[in-house]
Amino acid sequence: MKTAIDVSVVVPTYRERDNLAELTERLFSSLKEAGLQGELIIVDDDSQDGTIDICRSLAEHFPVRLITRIGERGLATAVIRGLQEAQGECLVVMDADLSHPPEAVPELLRPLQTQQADFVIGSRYVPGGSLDESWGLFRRLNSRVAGWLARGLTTARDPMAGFFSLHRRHLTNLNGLNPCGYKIGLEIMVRCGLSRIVEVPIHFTDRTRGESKLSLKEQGLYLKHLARLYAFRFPEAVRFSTFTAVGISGLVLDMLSFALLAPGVGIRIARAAAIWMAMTWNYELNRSITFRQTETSGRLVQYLKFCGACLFGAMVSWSISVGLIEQTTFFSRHPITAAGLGPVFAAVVNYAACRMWVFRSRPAPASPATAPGFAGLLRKPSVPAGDTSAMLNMSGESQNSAALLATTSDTPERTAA
Ligand SMILES: Nc1nc2c(ncn2[C@@H]2O[C@H](COP(=O)(O)OP(=O)(O)O)[C@@H](O)[C@H]2O)c(=O)[nH]1
Ligand SMILES: [Mg+2]
Repeated sequence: MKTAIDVSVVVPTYRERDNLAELTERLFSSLKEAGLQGELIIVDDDSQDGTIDICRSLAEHFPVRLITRIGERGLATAVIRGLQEAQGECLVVMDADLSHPPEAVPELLRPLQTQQADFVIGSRYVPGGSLDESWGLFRRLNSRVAGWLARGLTTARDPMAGFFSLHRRHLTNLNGLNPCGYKIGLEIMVRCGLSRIVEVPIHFTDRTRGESKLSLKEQGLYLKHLARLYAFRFPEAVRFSTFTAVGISGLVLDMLSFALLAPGVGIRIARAAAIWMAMTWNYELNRSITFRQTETSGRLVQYLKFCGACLFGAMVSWSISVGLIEQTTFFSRHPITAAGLGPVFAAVVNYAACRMWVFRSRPAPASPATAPGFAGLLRKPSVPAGDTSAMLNMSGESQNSAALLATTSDTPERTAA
C-alpha cells in the first residue's frame, strides 16, 4: 500500500542535542530538493540533555517524531524501535553526529527506487568514498579488520556502516533481529538475507560536536555478534566445527583418564571407563554448546541415543582402521596413520548420526518467513515489557503515544507534550 511518506529516516541518539537542528535542516532541505516526502524518527535513550525541547521546536517546522526510551540503552535496539514505528515506503538509518552527510540520503534511495538493490550502504570503502583525515592509523586498521571479518557474511566493502537504506518490504524479519552491539546494518543484511547490495560512496566526517559512545566493550560485542551471525548463516559448518572441537577435548580426556586408571584397574576396564567418560563429557558439551538450539527434552533417552550413535562411529572407526591395515600394503606399513584416519571418518558418521537422530532441529517457528508487515507491527507493537516511551508527533501536534504503543507499561510516561 502506498503511503504519503516516501522515506522514514531513523536516527538513534544519545546526548546529541547540539547536532539535531543542523541534521534536521540539512536532511529536509535535501529531501525537498529531491522531491521526496520524508519523516525523521529520533529514538533517544532518555539523554536528559534538552533533546525533548529541541525536538519539540523542530517538530513545529518539520515532520519530526521523537521516541524517548526510558530505562533502556543501545544503538541497535533503538534503531529497531525506530524501524517499528516508521511509516515510509523506504527506510534510512543514519547517525545523528553528521558523520553521515544528510545530502546523500536521496542517493541512497535511488538504487532502491530503480530496484537495483535490496540494501544500500553509504560507504567509506568504495571508489569515491573517503574518511576524515583525522582518523589515525589504528582506527583505520581497526575498521578495516572488522570489515574483513564480516567478509564471509556479505560482499559489502563497508558492512559495518551505520548509514544504510532498504525498502520496508525487505525487512521481513524485524522481530527476529537480535543484535548485540552496534552493527545493526550487518544484522539486517544477514538475517533478512539481503544480498543485492549497492554501495554509494560518501565522505565520512568526524563529529565536531558531542562525544563518541563507541567503547572497547562494543568492539568485544562485535566479535560475539559476528559469531552469532556466522552460526545463523552457516549453521551446519559452525556446528560441525564445534562438534569437532568437543570431540578433540573428549579425546584428550579419554587419554588422560586411561593413563590414570590403567595402573589400578587394568587395561580393559580402564579403556572402557575412559571411553564412557569421554562419551559422557562429549554429550554434555554437545548438549549445552553445539546443539543448544535443538530439542532438549528427554535427557536420559537422548544420552542413551548419543552413546548408541557414538558406538556406531566407534565401529566405523575400528573397521576402517583394521580394513586399511589388512587390505593395503601402504597402511600395513603405516598402521598408525590408518588408526588416525579411522576417528576422522568416525567423527563425520557420529556427527551425522547425532544430527539426524539425537539432536534433531526444533520445528521451525511460525513467524519469521511470514512475519507481519508493518501494518501488523503497528497494530501489535513488540514493545518489550516495562518499556515506557513517549512520542512527540510530527507537525508539532504533540501526542501521547498511548494509542499507538498499546502495550506500554503503566509506569508514568515521560511525555514530550
Ligand atoms: N538511542 C541510542 N543511540 C545511541 C546510543 N549509543 C550511540 N547512539 C547514537 O548512535 C550514533 C552513533 O554513535 P557514535 O557515538 O557517533 O558512534 P561512533 O560514530 O562509532 O563513534 C549517534 O547518533 C549516537 O547518538 C545508545 O545507547 N542509544
Ligand atoms: Mg559517530
